[in-house]
Amino acid sequence: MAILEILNYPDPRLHTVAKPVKEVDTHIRRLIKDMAETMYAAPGIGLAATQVNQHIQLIVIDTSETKDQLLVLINPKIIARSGSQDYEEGCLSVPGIYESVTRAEKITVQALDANGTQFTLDADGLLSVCIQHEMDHLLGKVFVEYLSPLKRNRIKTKMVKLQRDR
Ligand code: K1U
Ligand code: ZN
Repeated sequence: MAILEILNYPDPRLHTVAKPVKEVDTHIRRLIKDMAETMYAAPGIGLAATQVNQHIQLIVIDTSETKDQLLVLINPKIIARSGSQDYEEGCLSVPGIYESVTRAEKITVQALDANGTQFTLDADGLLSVCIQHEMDHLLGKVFVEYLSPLKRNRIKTKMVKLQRDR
């Protein structure tokens, strides 16, 4: 397995729209393992392929306390949503920044698992927030884009300085 490099905001590659996965083959299963290892090592509770510069519709998530409940979503689609919730979100591509974002409270998502088998999942709370956050990554959207232009520009300037001074 391997730890992959995570792109940092405002890297323009984070705005790439991901393509559907055509076949869940050995290459995809290898990437799932590497993304899971990268997410656990960060540490984080989710990671989208976009963040490791792979522009395909693949997400890994583990919101469990024990970090042993890996959820793999390939070609995810939200088929129902209801309610609204505010949550203080973070992002491995925007390290050190936590801001409140409003999203749907409950969602139903349809996706393929690591075996290429379709499944349907009802999610609420943190899992719902995390799935929506990661699906935004696949659309080329970073959570700071929900913030005011003033806040977003302050974060952008901070990130550019951090990367310059590294
Ligand atoms: O997409 C990402 O960059 C991962 C992100 C997922 C996320 C967190 C919170 C709300 C929405 C989406 C993270 O994992 S940020 C790090 C984080 O939340 C965390 C890190 C260690 C322990 C617990 C949480
Ligand atoms: Zn993120």
